[in-house]
Amino acid sequence: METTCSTATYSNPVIPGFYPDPSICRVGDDYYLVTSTFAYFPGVPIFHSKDLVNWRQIGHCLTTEQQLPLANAWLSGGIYAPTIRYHDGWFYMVTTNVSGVGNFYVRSQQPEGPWSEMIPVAQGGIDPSLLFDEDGSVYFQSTYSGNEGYGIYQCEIDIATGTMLTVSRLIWRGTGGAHAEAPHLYKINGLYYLMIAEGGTEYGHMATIARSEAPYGPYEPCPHNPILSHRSRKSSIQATGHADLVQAHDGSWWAVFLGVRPVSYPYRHHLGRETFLAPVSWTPDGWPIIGNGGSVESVMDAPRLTEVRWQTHSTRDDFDDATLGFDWVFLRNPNPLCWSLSESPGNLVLRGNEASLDDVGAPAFVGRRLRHWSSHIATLLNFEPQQDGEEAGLTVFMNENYHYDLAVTRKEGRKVIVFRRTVGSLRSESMLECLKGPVVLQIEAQPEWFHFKLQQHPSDVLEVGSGESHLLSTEVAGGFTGIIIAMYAVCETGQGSPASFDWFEYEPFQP
Ligand code: 6LW
Repeated sequence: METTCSTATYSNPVIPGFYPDPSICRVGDDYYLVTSTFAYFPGVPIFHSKDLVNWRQIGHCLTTEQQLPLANAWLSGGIYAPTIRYHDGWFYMVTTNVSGVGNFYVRSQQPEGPWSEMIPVAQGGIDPSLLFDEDGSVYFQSTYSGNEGYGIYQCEIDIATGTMLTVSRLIWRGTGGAHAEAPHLYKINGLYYLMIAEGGTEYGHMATIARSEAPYGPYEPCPHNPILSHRSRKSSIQATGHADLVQAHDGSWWAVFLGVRPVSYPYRHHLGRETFLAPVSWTPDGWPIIGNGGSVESVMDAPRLTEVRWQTHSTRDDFDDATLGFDWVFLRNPNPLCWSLSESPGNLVLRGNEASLDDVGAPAFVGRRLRHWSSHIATLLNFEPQQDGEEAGLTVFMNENYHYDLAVTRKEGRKVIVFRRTVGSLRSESMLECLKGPVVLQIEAQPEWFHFKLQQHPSDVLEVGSGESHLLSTEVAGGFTGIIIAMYAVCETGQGSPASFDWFEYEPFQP
């Protein structure tokens, strides 16, 4: 940890890559932030910062199948928006498993975990949040269409058990934008402030706020809503919304929120919804304004907390540790027989099962988010398939219907390299001879193209094929996730031959 003098600018996003729906809390001069993870496992990464700009991941809140059952979950199902709060020595992370129990929370006295088993809350809907009031009341909010129509509903719960103590009541429908959601309730200067998202999580997204003297309202909307939106701004940042407020230890106010950075030409695709930061100012009559009149920039000029940077990650994972680093995710709950760091020390060994990348299943899959356009990705793979239909390699994965794969496989008894593009109902495959022995599979990620290369000799790198980047985006593929670059293995007949990934490199570069 390095501490340097504070500087007046910082860059957005503060957490690049598919890290949407951020929520933040403060304990002293430490800040903790969580984001959504849908059908990826472990669920809900938790980050730590001392200055709101430099973040390091310290773990995940959901690391067991009891907390996060994802069997057969749609990729954009599973875990929707989380909220993290701290009260009386305990951290609480409340979220929704839309493919399982619905709303629940876990808690821990250490942010890095381990977190408790899930504690369900009966109120329905998504985007749950918590407010711990001074009188000991715990207010639980979420978004759904209830007996009073669509909007933000609230009840009180017993935080020891999750039991609802009151009925759910509609407290605000928002200002009339579509999809009033993402509620967060704050007690500030004796007033209850209710901030939500409206307009949907795409290009119409915005944050709006209202306040009341009582937790159940009536809520008076802010006169200058939306307090954050890029919906009518020409900006390299779009879809800003789903915000959470935090008062820093120096008394200043800040907001974290999601946004996207569309590749502006020729398509408006992006690599996922990312986490952004902006300072918050307050009007004389006590209303917040996020950023510069509701707008934010890629480089923000704002008085900052004293900068504390963390040791940067190596760009290469040699798989020498007994556990996987926090960057790595599985697709749904992993089959323990399909991956190992101990079978061949210094290698990540994957063994394919019948689940392929096209299935809503749990293939042998270990991936990390694409966090930068203009990145080199490479892995050294030792894999000798013993039967047709066995395969192991790299995939640029948006979802089961949209992915590009570069892999070693076996066809009619011969070991070959396959380059495959799956785009909805369209599929193309090309193959070329593959020699016995290790291969280096390479991907170059660019805003317009993914380029796939093969290296079988130190001297020669062979361009195998390319795929348009915009076809692997929510604008085309739909859903709420982002691009994942993964090592994978498949075996149509069951447990496959060992695919040993010796190392994996992820190296952003300046274009
Ligand atoms: C999130 C909700 C939303 O729960 O998308 O479109 C969901 N709005 O706020 C997943 O990010």
